[in-house]
Amino acid sequence: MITMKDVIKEGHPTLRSVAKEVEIPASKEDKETLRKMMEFLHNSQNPETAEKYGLRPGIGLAAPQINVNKRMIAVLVNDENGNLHEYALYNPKIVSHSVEMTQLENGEGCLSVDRDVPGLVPRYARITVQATSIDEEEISIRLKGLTAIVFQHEIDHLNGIMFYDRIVENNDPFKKSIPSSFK
Ligand code: NB4
Ligand code: NI
Repeated sequence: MITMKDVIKEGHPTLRSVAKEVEIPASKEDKETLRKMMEFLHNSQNPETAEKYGLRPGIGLAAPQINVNKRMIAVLVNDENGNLHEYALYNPKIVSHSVEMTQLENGEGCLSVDRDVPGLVPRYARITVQATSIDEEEISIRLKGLTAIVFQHEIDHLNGIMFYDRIVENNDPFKKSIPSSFK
């Protein structure tokens, strides 16, 4: 299973490189890596397993964070309306996005960053993502709010971009933002 010692930290060159496309059909090894990434998210959100293995809670994970430089992401998040979004994807791509931006009101954190970085991270409010699912179906999904933010954070990792690269200082203080019970 994946634990925090498998998660590489800022300064590691993989986090700054552009990940490679996964060839479909995926190899058994790639599929197993993606399955383990999703298992990590479940374990990290389960108070017992998180405590037992010392896992920081995560709602998303990108393969480069475990030093696998391939375009794979896992997302496990309950949105603002309490709906669960669980996705394990190869080669996710934002094919369109809103003009409207949003942000998490308390900023973002990252499992590859062991420090608090204050500041707001502008994200598209709505995106459409095309990808290949772990079951190798071509999918197109429309996402908004927190789920859209998680996808943008993870797809950024595939392109060597860290959340703090996008922090803006003077943001519109009246801008609608997404409450985060957590950072
Ligand atoms: C990815 C997220 C950072 C901002 C907002 C939040 C958490 C991460 C990083 C957008 C994407 C991981 C991947 C949380 C969390 C709220 C919901 C449900 C019960 C605990 C969970 C905690 F854990 N970020 N962590 N950071 N990353 N909310 N929640 N809660 O997931 O670095 O690239 O279980
Ligand atoms: Ni991250």
